[in-house]
Amino acid sequence: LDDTSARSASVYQIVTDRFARPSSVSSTCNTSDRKYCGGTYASITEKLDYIAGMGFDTIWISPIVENIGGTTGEGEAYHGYWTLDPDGFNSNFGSADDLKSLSSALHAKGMHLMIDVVINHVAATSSSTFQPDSAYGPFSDSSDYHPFCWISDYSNQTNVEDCWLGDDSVALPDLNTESSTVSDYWNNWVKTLVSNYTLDAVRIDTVKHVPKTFWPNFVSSAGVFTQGEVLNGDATYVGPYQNDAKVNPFNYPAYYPLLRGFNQTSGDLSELVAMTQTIQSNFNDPTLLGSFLNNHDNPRFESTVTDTSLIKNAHAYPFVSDGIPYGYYGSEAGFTGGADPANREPLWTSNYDTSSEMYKFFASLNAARKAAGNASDTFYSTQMNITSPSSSSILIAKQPLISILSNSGSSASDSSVTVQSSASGWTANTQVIDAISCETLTTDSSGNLAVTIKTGLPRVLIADSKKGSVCSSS
Ligand code: ABC
Ligand code: CA
Repeated sequence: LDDTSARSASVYQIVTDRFARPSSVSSTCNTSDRKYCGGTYASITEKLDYIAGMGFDTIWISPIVENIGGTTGEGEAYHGYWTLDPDGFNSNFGSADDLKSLSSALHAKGMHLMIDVVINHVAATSSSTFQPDSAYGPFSDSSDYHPFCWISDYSNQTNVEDCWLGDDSVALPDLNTESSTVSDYWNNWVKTLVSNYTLDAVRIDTVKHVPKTFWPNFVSSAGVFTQGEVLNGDATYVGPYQNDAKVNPFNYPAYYPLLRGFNQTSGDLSELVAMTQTIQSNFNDPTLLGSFLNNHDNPRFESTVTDTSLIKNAHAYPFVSDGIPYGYYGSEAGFTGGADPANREPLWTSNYDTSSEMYKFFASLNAARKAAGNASDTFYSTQMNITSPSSSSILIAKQPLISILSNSGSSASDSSVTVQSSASGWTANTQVIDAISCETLTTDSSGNLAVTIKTGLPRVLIADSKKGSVCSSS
């Protein structure tokens, strides 16, 4: 994917070990055990229609390289982030050929593959006994590492870049990414990785722990779209990673206000509106940020919020706003896991139900986004305009898609919001469809539209003439 094609992607995030496994495996998968549960590439391959059925066209899978074996004080390396040898392959999820088959199967369906990569560190069971040796493949010499110190001060960037993540149970020895031996290796490695598995995109772990100067060469060596994790809520901190380091960050700055705005009926939505301005002034291109509500590092939104209308509004945001939407596996199944490791439930217990309300909800959101992109060449690349018509609602104008999200909750009485013609671009007597309820509404003689918010549900509106497949299956 290049930037232009990446903007129209919709990504489904998978924890490889937990998404699907062969039916011959029947052991119980307790998230709290932090053990491998048997998920494989071959089993993902069999479930692509389940993913495509929700309208997602790209999957992001866990890191694929050889990890430390056995168990630690924090369990096994089932998540794939504990690199041992980046030239080795983690065979717990199947073979390299199985991964190539997954890649081909995706491409045959017009879908894309994104793989997670960890550049900042490797892993060891103890910081004090860590001795680089041949088990670490290319990084067998002590000069390949920064000397040991734990990251202790997140406000000190040198400390964040040079010291080690992890703890006494699992240390994450920090690579000396300033060394040309290390950076040359990684640049060549990522190029080979993309080529071996015909990757379309790369997700980059721990971006803020590596100096910005490392990234431009790495990104150009990858040669495909990259989305990177800069885990910080401050847009002025995250912005330079896009503007200077050339990695497109996940939108953590929007994530925290999104959470706080919709996790209770008294949430303050003005914070999200204000943050949108801050983001638009701090990033060269907000339409390339990775937009998400849930992921594998944070408690699922549903772990603290039970109101189905609040849940739907919060999930709608990434799909109707700027940036590339990411859905985290299990959201469609109503999973409610809290902090890591509870948020990494096995999906097989859901029986891959395609008739659930949330499964259909994601399909509706993706259909609306796709219809808008098909109807307008500038939809994906034009920045949205967010306003707040009332204290419990926001209006997101991203023509031709107009959405009203609200945090009034499912027991709220009806309320009305007017969409001005100047915001929507709609003219007099235009028929408009709501992709969520499939209700058809008609603008007045001035092109304005009075929209009733019912039971706190989101409204995702597009002119009937541009609806594409919206509401075609209901
Ligand atoms: C293991 C156990 C966990 C246990 C943990 C201590 O150790 O499983 O139960 O709680 C992988 C595994 C994890 C594993 C870790 C460590 O390795 O997935 O299960 O946790 O062994 C990335 C990945 C993540 C991955 C790694 C390591 C990195 O997405 O899945 O974890 O390869 C930091 C890093 C970030 C990292 C994250 C887990 O830790 O920066 O890259 N994620 C502050 C800091 C952040 C910090 C965050 C969480 O806390 O600034 O740098 O992230 O510790 C906002 C602020 C933010 C602030 C947040 C909390 O609040 O703006 O700055 O973040 O308002
Ligand atoms: Ca580092």
